[in-house]
Amino acid sequence: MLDLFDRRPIFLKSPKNRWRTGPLPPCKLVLPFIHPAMITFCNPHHALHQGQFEMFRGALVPCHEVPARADQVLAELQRRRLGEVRHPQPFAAAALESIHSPRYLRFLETAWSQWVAIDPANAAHDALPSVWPTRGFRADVEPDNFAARMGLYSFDAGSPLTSGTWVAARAGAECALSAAEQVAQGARAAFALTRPPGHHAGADFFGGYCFLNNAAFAAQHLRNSGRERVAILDVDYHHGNGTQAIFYDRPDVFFASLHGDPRTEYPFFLGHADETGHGAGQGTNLNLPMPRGTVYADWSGALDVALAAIRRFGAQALVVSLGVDTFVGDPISGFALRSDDYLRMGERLEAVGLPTVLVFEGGYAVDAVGVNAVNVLQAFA
Ligand code: FKS
Ligand code: ZN
Repeated sequence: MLDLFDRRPIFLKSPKNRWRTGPLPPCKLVLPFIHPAMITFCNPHHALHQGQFEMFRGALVPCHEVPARADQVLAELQRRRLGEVRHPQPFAAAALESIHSPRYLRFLETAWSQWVAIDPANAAHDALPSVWPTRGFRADVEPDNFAARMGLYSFDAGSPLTSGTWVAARAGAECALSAAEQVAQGARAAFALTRPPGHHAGADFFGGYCFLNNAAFAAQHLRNSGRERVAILDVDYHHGNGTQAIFYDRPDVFFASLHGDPRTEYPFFLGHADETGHGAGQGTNLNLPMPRGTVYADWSGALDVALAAIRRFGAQALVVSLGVDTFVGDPISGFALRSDDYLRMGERLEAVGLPTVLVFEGGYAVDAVGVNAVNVLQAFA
């Protein structure tokens, strides 16, 4: 497809028979294939997942994780003409099963129809869990009761499961896989523009607005495509507990996360600095928790630490869990990054020099989420 606004430099033969760069002329030319600097895979079905309410301080409040977030990022990408935007390609079920358990996937795929089968009136509102197996309970027996299974496969009451959750989340996984495939084929960088987000979802649980772990799919796909060591850098405000758990005992996937201190910040029960990996994965997990109010000058010091560790690990590819809820104006988070800081962040990530898959995660200041996310991407384009 010829994009008239594509600003990739191309090489034209000048009359003096020297190669020079020039703008893309509006005619059909046979051009040598040049990898685009930044290609985006956007989720065509993301808006099918549209939760109504999340539980907050004893009340149901409107969801923060709304379709407009992704729409804003797409609009800003197109406004700045930052590379090509495509829909993802389909992938076999095996790609999903490389990260999530079969019984969890079966549950997610069939949950909505089971919810409505309990009572057709349920179709009017989302399903939220309300009971969980905590310490001492059994997780190996899958209950027949639907509410019990919602609890078995989740960890909070902030992540409504809706009629379109499965289709949206699966298409999101395909965005992450397509972006990883693009990078595996030699692209410098690719962006998975999708929601619901993924980094809180574990092998067999949802929570924190996340159902399928998109960053984990990307990292695993890069591994399957021959990159022996892959690093995941999670810059979302919230600790990526799902991603950490999935790779915690893996020596081949390094996980580094910059986030609000879990002593005060969601997801509370994981993300401390002393979590360094387990077994063969000992030393391949790095958590850098920071206090509320952290500004870019301090945040970027932690980024230095994470990037140095990724370099020492010898990563051959990078996956970035790109949440921009570190923004000062974010309604549910506590850091104080400014929109310009995301330009500097993008420059730093680009300077790592690794083939990079960026995966969209959080960011709830809807009016700023497009500018902030695309500021990061611009450095790669
Ligand atoms: C605020 C309560 C906080 C959950 C916060 C979830 C954060 C999700 C995220 C993701 F990237 F996954 F989207 N509730 N009223 O930003 O980490
Ligand atoms: Zn977040």
